[in-house]
Parts: sequence; C-alpha cells; structure tokens
Amino acid sequence: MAFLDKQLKMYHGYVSFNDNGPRSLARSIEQMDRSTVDFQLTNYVYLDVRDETRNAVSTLERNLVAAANDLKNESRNATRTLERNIMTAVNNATETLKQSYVELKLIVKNNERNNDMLGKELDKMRVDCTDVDPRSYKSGNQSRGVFQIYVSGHPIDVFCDLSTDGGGWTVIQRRMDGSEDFFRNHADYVTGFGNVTGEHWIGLTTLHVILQSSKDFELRIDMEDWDGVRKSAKYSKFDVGRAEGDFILNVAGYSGTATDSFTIQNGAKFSTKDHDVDQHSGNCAALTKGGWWYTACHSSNLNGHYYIGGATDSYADGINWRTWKGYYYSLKFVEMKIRPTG
Ligand SMILES: [Ca+2]
Repeated sequence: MAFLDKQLKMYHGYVSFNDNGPRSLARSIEQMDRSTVDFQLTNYVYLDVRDETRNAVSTLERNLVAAANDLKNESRNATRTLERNIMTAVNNATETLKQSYVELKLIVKNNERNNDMLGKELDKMRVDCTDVDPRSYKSGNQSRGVFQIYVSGHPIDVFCDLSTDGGGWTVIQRRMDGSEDFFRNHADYVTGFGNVTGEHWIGLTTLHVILQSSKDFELRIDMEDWDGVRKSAKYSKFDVGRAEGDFILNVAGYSGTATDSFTIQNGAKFSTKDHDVDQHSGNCAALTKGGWWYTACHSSNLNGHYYIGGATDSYADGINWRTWKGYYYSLKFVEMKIRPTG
C-alpha cells in the first residue's frame, strides 16, 4: 500500500507542476509509467479477489453453520426415532416374554396336575404292602409300620411287615397283650376291629378284596410262646371266598417251624358266636371264645381268648396252635400276614 501511495503522490505531482490545462494533464498521464498502471490494475484485481474471497468465505461459513444445524437437527430426529424404535422393540419383547411366562406357568401347572393325578392313580395301585414306598410309613418305621393302601379304590391304613422273610407282608391279624376283645359277633369280624398298631382283625370283606387283587397269596403266621420261643407257619396258598359263601377258607402248602395246625381247617366257613356255620352240632365260636374257620371245631384258634401266662385250665378256648402247644396253652404273640405270590 505504501508503494501505491507513492505512485499516487507522483501522479499528483505531475498534476500540480503542469497546471497549464487538460492537455498537459493528458500528456502527463501518457507519460506515466506503464508499469504503474499495470500495477494499479493488478491492485484492483487483488481487491476484487479479496472481496470475492471474503464473500465466498462468509458464504461458506454460513453454509457450514446451516449444514451443521441441519446435521444437528437430523441427528436429533434420528436419535428420537431410534429411541422410539428401541422402546417399541423392548415393549414388544416384554409382551412376548410375559405371554411366554404365562404359557410356561400354565404348562408347569398342567404338569403338576398330571403328576398329581399320576401319583393318585399310582396310590390306588397300592393294594397291599408289596406296593408301598417304605418311606411313606405313617407310624412305626420303614421296615414295620402303618401304611396306606387302597381297597376297592378307598384308602385304608394297614400294618406292613417289610422286613420278615423278604418283606411285603400285609398284616391281617395280631394278638399281643389281650387289650382287644376278640369274642365278637359276625358283623365285627366282617368289618374288622382293633388298632392296626396293636391288636386287630383286618375284617373279612377287606381280606377278601385284597386276596382278589392278585392270582395267588401266601400266608405267614408268626407266633411266640411265653418263654420267648418264636415259631412260624407259612402256607403257599391262602384264599378266602365271597361273603355269600361265608368266607370259605382255602389254605394249603405248609412250611415252617411251628408244624401245621391250619390246613385241617381248609374248606371251613367263618363262624362267630352269633353266626354258626361250623360242622359241629354245637356252636364252636361260642364254645372256644373266638371267630374262626371252625370245622368241628379246630386245631388252631388264633382269635381265641387271650390268657396271660400260657397254660390254661380251660380246654381249647385260648389262642391255640394244637400241634405245637396243644389245647391247654394260649400263645403270647400271634401275627397273621399275607403276600401275593404271582
Ligand atoms: Ca354248629
């Protein structure tokens, strides 16, 4: 710029020294250095370029700011759209999960109900002590105790001996302390009486139903005298007929240590003091104080009177097992139990 000022001063100098009119001015201009004019032109171009550049830069700035704002807005909108989409996806997924959970719960519930039903059906298949789960005892213990079985679809408590001679025995009668009266009428012997953990008779109806549940049953009789001697009698075949036939005894196949005092009663009907269907002219049940498969009358009387001490003065009315202890000895302990064989 300082150079330009110097040129302009030179130009003014020409004008001031040659003040004799426009002609001299024109001449002065003609005499001006050609390069000075070129320079001035160059300077004007420079100014134009500078201004244009300034304008272009400021336009660019404006455009950039506008573009940045556009980008910011678009970015904001895109973020909002993304947020909305994510929320929708999350909500949909949550809804699907909820439905799956509800369905799963339903499946679990149905499964539980099916298991429950299956369990109940399995329970009903427990028709004697061979089917019971040893852990399911109600009292006693896993080897000897009270368990639930089903007789004609109805649950009843029975005493199971799950240890003696391979286990699986359903106890049908027990004498142990004389606490229960066994000199009873027919109705009681049909329905059963006593406490399964103590002295009891399972009942002829129940006995018949259990015996019907399998093709063949065996019978085991465990006995003990007053000196603590234990003996047993086992019968490979044991059955009791229908009520209409007075529960006819079918017994055979003795083995054991007590000798056989029961096979001789085979074919007998079940008599009580009020229901005499024995083969004797008198009333065996009344005479020998029990309820039993009397013929005329018996070699065994396991439901007879409970005498303390063993030996008796009275004839054949105690808990007799003739071939071991005779008719004047009443046993201390008896347990009759059955088990399916086939
Ligand atoms: Ca008679």
